[in-house]
Amino acid sequence: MVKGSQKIVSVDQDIPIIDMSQERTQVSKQIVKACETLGFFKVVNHGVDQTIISRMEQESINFFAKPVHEKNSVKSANQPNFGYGFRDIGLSGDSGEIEYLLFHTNDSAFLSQFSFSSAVNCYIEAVKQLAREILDLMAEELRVPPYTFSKLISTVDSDSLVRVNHYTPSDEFLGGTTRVSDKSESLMRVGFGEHTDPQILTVLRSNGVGGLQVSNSDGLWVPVFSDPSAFCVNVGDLLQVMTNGRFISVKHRVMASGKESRLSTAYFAAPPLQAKIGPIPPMIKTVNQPRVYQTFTWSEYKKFVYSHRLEDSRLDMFRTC
Ligand code: GA4
Repeated sequence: MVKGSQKIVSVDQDIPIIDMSQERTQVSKQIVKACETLGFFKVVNHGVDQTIISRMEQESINFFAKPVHEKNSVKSANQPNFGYGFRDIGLSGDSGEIEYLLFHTNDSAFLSQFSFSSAVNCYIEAVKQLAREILDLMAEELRVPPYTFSKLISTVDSDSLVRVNHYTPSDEFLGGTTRVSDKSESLMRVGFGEHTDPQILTVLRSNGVGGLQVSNSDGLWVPVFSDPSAFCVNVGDLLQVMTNGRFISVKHRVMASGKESRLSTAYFAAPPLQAKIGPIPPMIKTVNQPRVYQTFTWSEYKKFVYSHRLEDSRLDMFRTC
């Protein structure tokens, strides 16, 4: 049995869908509620231009269709787990039924290797703008100073990443070792094992093929139906820390059914490496909301995260008690 495999709830009715064209205070209320209960929601009418999305998707499909030797040549100069990857995830022995492209949003030297760098840059700008807007809406409803969260991801030295994941149909991966042995799930393979995202906020979209599951407060896996016109948004570890544990950095995973190709593109909004992260003062109340996390730099936390396994719960090490 794959460790951490829990029961699956059969519907995704528990996933909040937030219409961003509603009145602003309504949107911010719904976003905060979703972050407190699940740490995950979908946004529709988000304002990101469909042409930018389609271009990014088509270019990604073209990239993954290239011969293996060409894809393998896309490597990052100084980080072994960046660039093109196949099966191996991170540096500590995790693997999944996946091929991917992982890169820093500010790494122009790396991006210039691609014929489609302009599509990638347009996409990054658009999702960054969406992430900032969502973070500002959160700040408004939490009554914390404006731009408290968004300013961290807006600077040129922000450490944000993009990951394009391609989960290919199973016959291309016959002999995979990461099968779930539970009979009802026997055809599903672990595409990307359970984990939380270490950054501030993740903005993800996929091509209409499902597989993403989020863990709810009862510890059940809730499937997230893929809607190519929506973006999925999830709270990352740093936002859980800054809100002093009020927001939930949601555990999630991808189970690949093996019938169709799933393509997803995740933007991980992160602060600069030297940014100090800790519970923000308005989130701490001495009596009923004492400080839960220590203050640390993103660089310190990142080092810790990257030396651990995917499913390790990492924030426990940074609790005050
Ligand atoms: C999960 C979120 C992002 O995909 C990622 C992943 C990173 C990697 O692929 O190198 C990590 C994983 C992620 C968390 C724990 C460590 C680091 C793999 C891994 C085992 C790019 C990220 O930032 O953290």
